[in-house]
Amino acid sequence: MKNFDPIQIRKDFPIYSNIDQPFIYLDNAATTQRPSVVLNELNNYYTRFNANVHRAIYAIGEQATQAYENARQQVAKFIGADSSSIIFTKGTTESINLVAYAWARNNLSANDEILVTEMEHHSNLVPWQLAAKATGAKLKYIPLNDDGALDLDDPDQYFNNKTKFVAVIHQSNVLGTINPIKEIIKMAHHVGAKTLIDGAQWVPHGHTDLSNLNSDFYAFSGHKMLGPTGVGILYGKPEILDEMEPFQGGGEMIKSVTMDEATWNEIPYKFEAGTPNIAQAIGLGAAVQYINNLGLDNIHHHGEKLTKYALDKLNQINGLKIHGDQKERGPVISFEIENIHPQDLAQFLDQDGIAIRAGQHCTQPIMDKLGVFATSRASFYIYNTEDDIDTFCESIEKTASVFK
Ligand code: 7TS
Repeated sequence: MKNFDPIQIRKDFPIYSNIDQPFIYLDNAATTQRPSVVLNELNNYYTRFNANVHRAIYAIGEQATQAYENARQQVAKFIGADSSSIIFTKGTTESINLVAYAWARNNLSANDEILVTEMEHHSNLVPWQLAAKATGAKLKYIPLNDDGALDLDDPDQYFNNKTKFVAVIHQSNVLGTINPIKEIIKMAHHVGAKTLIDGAQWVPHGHTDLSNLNSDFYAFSGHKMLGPTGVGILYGKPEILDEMEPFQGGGEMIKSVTMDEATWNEIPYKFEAGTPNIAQAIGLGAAVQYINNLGLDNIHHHGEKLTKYALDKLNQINGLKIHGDQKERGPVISFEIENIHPQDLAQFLDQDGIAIRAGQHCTQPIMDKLGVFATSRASFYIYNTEDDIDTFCESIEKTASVFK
């Protein structure tokens, strides 16, 4: 943990000096803040070498292409993948939809089963509901236990010879649970199913080695890991991407076009129709570099430390209940407190400069399972401190005394 100092780190984030204190940002699971290196990189692109990519043979066009492709390589290296398997999308949601359209609709039919879990973000659920409807396939769920873990006691119940696709969240955006995805991927492959892992919440916080995980697809978002909004990643195994039909048609994704038909560009370009989010991808490259400089181990350790500290403190508050009770968890905590609606709590905390999320977190099935309408949620990242958590807990207690 040497050199990892959240107070120093804040100096890299202009928002900390631009917003009047107190500014306690605890909604990192929704989106993180951006360091100047990322903002400067966006500015650099627009002010020094703004041009479209993969077409211009003039200097700044080549520079833009090189920067864009360099970002792809940085992302690939970051997750242990080959750059031909990295598709830039606009976010996790689009990455998952790409697979649900381009793969699922061409490979699934009635009698097939798509397996998801009760822990999914709507992004990794609704696209599969739509794909099931379009193909006649059946959607099945791995249940969620009260303690926040998936119920995998009897896997044969869910993984069988009808299972053709398995889509699972790596780390829950509500309960923090880190799922045993390596085992889930193995079980899926054992019955011949393809897999997609939603890594939106995991990738910012821990090492991801896709060469070891062996998932067929993996999706995540740039804006949850210090990058700009509008850029996400879909990893796909090259041999599967090669065989897939395109997602969208347009410029760049073709090899040749006649009046009657078209043939497809090689991967990953086959899946990047039209002008991509060039600045955002380049900005994401800078975010990856920034994370690498801080060290993912340090980031992971900091998240664990803050989470443990916060759980201890929150557990001391009368009438407060934490949802999920897993040892393997990321830095996100959902809770409820007697007699206070989560929305009211968030509003009271906001008066003390504390930003938390209140609501259903795009996970209505989890809310149904917990038997609650909504929860309050705090999530931490590299610039948060134990002092932030102290202030957060004091503010909760102050609010609780008002609602007594
Ligand atoms: N998957 C997970 C696990 C997520 O947490 C989110 C966003 C998404 C997918 C969608 O990502 P997007 O970048 O395409 O929007 N989660 C949240 C959240 O928890 N609060 O706001 C957004």
